[in-house]
Amino acid sequence: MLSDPIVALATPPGRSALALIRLSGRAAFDVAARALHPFHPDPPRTVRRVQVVHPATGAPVDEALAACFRGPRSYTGEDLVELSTHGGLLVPAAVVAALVAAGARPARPGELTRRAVLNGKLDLLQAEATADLIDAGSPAQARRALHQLDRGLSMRLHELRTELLELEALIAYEIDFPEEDEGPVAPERVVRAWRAARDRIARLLDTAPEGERLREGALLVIAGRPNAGKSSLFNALLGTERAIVTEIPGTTRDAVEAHAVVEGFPFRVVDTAGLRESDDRVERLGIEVSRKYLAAADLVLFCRDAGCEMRDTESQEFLASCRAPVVEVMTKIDLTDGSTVRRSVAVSVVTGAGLADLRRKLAEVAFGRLLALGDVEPVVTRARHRGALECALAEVDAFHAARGSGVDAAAAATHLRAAVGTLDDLIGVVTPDDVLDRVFATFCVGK
Ligand SMILES: Nc1nc2c(ncn2[C@@H]2O[C@H](COP(=O)(O)OP(=O)(O)O)[C@@H](O)[C@H]2O)c(=O)[nH]1
Ligand SMILES: [Mg+2]
Repeated sequence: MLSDPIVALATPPGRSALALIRLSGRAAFDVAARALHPFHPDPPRTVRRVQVVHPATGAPVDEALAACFRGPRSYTGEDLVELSTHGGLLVPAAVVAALVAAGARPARPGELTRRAVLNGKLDLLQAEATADLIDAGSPAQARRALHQLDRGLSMRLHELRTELLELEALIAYEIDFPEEDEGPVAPERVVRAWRAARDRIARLLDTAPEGERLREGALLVIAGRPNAGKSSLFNALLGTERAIVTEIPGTTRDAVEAHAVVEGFPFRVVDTAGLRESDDRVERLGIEVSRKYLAAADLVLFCRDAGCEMRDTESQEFLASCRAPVVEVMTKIDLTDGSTVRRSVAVSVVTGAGLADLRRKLAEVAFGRLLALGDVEPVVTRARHRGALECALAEVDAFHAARGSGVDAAAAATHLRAAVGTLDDLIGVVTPDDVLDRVFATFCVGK
C-alpha cells in the first residue's frame, strides 16, 4: 500500500545522546497512540514529552519527545510523528520495534522521501539534492546541494519549459491555418525564441562535466619521476602522513587514493609510483597502475624536482601523452636559490611555500567554470540530468531543422512537445516507478 504507516530510525545507530525516529502514513497517529502515552496529535507541530511503551506488554521503553505533523503539512505530505528518543544501540531499536508492534512497517531506504515526491512535497531534483546534501564531503558540494534543494535547477527548468510552450504558441496560427502564407507572427520571432531556448539548454549542459565532478570528486593524479616529491606533496594536500616518504627512489609502488578538500572542493587525490624504466617487477606493476590512473584523471599534477636537472624530452613526451589538463609544479624549492624556478607554481613541503597557490590553481583547473558561475546559477550534477537535457536539445534542434525544410507546423511542433516531455521527466512531474527506483536506490533508511 502506498500510504501504509512506516517507521524508520533517521539517525545512525551507535553511541549518541539522542536519536530521531520518524513514523509516517495514513494511520500514523493511531499507531502512535498505541505506543506513546499520553498521545495528543493536536495542536500539531508542538513538542510533547511522552512515555514510549511496548503496546503488547506495556513495558516502558523510553522517555521521549514527540512532535506531530498533520498531512499535507509534513515532510512526506502524510500524517507524521517525529520522536526524539535517547540514543545508543538499544533504545532506538526498541522504540522502532514498539511502533512496529503497534502496527507500523519498517520503511525501506528512501521511502519517506519517495512519498514526499509522490505527494508533491518535493520534486525529483530536490529529492536527489537531499541525498547529495547528506553525502556532501566538502563545502562546495553542500552549497550546491542546498541550492538545488531550494529549487535552483527546478526553477530554471520550469522557465525553460514555459519558453518551449510559448514557442509552440507562436506557431499555433500556422498549425490552425496551414494553407495561409503569412501568419501573424514573423518567422524571425520564432527563430529568436528557438535560439533563446536552445542556448539556455546548452548553457546548462556546459555545467555538466564540472557538476558531475563535484558529486564524485575530481580525480587528481600526482605524477613525475621517482623522488620528485610526489608522496610528500600528496601528504601535504591531505594534511596527514598517508603515503610513505623516503629518499630512496621507487618507494611508492602502488597507487594510494584518498579524499581531500581543496579550497572547499572535493578531490580524489592519487599518489602514484614514479614513472621510469625499472627492473623491479613490483615497481613495474606500480608504474602500470599509474598509467591507468593517468588515463582516467580529471587533472594531473606533474612534479619536477627543482634541484635536479630536467630531462625535458622525457617530460615533454609524458605531458603530450596526457589527455587531462596538467598542472606543473616545481618541488623542493627550499633546496634551491630560486634561479631554476621557471614555472608558475613552485612549492616546498618543508617551508610550506607555494602550497596555497597550488591549492588555488588546482581548484581553478578542476572547477573553474563553477567558480566563475558562483553559487546562484543552477548546475547539472548527474548523468540523469545531462541525458535528459541532451535529449531536449536534440528535439529543439530537430524542431528548427523541420521548420527549415518546410515540414508543416504541426509536425514540427511534435519536437517541442517531446522536449517538454523530457523536461517533465527530469523534474519529476510525472514519474514512472522505475525512475523512482533508480533515484532512491542509493538512499539510506530513514530518509
Ligand atoms: N628539502 C625538501 N625535501 C623534500 C621536499 N619534498 C620531498 N622531499 C624529500 O625528497 C625525497 C623524496 O620524496 P618523496 O615524496 O618520497 O618523493 P616521490 O618518490 O616522488 O614520492 C624524500 O627524502 C623527501 O623528504 C621538499 O619540499 N623539500
Ligand atoms: Mg612516492
